[in-house]
Amino acid sequence: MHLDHLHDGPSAVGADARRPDGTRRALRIGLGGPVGSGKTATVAALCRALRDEVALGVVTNDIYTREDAAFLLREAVLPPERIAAVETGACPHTAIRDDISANLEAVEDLEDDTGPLDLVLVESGGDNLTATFSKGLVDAQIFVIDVAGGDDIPRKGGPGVTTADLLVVNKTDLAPYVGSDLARMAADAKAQRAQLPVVFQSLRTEAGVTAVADWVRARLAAWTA
Ligand SMILES: Nc1nc2c(ncn2[C@@H]2O[C@H](COP(=O)(O)OP(=O)(O)OP(=O)(O)O)[C@@H](O)[C@H]2O)c(=O)[nH]1
Ligand SMILES: [Mg+2]
Repeated sequence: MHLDHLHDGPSAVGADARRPDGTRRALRIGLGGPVGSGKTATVAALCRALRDEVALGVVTNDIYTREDAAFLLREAVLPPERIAAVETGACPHTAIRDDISANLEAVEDLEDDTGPLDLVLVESGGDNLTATFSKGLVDAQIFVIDVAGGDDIPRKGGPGVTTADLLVVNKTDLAPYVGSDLARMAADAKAQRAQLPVVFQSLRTEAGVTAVADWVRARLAAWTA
């Protein structure tokens, strides 16, 4: 059991950044956000973009199923042993923020079973705007919203929108069909987040996940520096 996360503080990040043998463990990046915003699609695209450069694994969270892991396995974005699923059985945020033991175990087992990894992506189950990851579980977090969820979401704020290390506004290809004003979303996001970065992306375009992959590369470079 890992109960020390109950007392999260700045020191929680990286406090266990080394394995017992002294080597640096994988950088852990969480992806959270509302149901259906494109978290799994972003994870799949990141795996395709990064898998030839870094050793990476994925942990998915679902409430009652292992659907997201099954999707990633079907799409063969990584070898099967690099994909693990946690069935939370409860609101997703409880397993990524309140009692992270099942997720920590999944992340640690992944590295134990497959050998040292550079990067582990942890996808939360789809939740609401208040869901964020414990700093005892991940080193950085990406919050994924989409334009079809309403262009007032950045203005509404909440910890995901305001504090995530990266805010991704996904499905920009759908903006004309749902009447979402991207300029307004960008202005609201900037007002909520000050200097924190925001990426607008469509996974239906050629650029796809490029900007997010570059952000992950930069985090990895800082982690290993
Ligand atoms: N048009 C469009 N559809 C997208 C885009 N990204 C994802 N989708 C679609 O949106 C749907 C939901 O995507 P997922 O990646 O499963 O979303 P999720 O956030 O993982 O969903 P949950 O895990 O259930 O919360 C799927 O049908 C995707 O193919 C995008 O950029 N544009
Ligand atoms: Mg998903």
